[in-house]
Amino acid sequence: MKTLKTIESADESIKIVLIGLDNSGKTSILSCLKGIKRISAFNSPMPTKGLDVQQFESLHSKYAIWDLGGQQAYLDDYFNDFNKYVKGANKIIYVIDIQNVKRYEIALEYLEKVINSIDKKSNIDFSVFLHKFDPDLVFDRDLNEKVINNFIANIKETIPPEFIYSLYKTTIYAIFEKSTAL
Ligand SMILES: Nc1nc2c(ncn2[C@@H]2O[C@H](COP(=O)(O)OP(=O)(O)OP(=O)(O)O)[C@@H](O)[C@H]2O)c(=O)[nH]1
Ligand SMILES: [Mg+2]
Repeated sequence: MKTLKTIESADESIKIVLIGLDNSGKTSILSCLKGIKRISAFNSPMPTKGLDVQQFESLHSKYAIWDLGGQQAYLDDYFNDFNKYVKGANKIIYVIDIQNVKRYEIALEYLEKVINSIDKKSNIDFSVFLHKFDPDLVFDRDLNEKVINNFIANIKETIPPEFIYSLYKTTIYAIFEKSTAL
């Protein structure tokens, strides 16, 4: 159990990097992590312009969330000095909009670029969030279990076998829903 002393002496923030295509839900996830409950914060958040760092305290821990805007204009810039963004990070979360089947392919390509840019020796905690996995998700011809399972298989094929990661289904439409997809 952590004592107050250990919490106080641990003055370094927990750094989490959110990365992925535009509109995948990174800033919304950040708002959830911050405990924001105002529905207006989720209605139509503005696209994040490049890097946005948010610092806050929750459950006696300090957090620094690095939200990397996913609009096309910024996507490649991050790789000019990727280490600048991930240096000292405790966790990287790659966010994919599971509802946007048309962009699965490009989300996979960008995931591959991100993983290739990570220093494998750093053993960084890496998660892929299959986001917008809402409780009332309606399956149809384009989006169904088969399509999703096939996509998950493609993710597993894209990520080198020796690279350790976790894969989660996530949504902002639940107080705390995070179920493993592996
Ligand atoms: N259905 C559904 N919509 C979501 C969820 N999370 C976010 N959204 C919506 O997805 C849209 C984009 O969310 P953002 O959080 O702005 O996406 P982003 O990844 O930060 O986008 P960029 O800043 O452009 O990179 C918004 O309209 C959100 O309300 C979710 O879990 N389910
Ligand atoms: Mg954003």
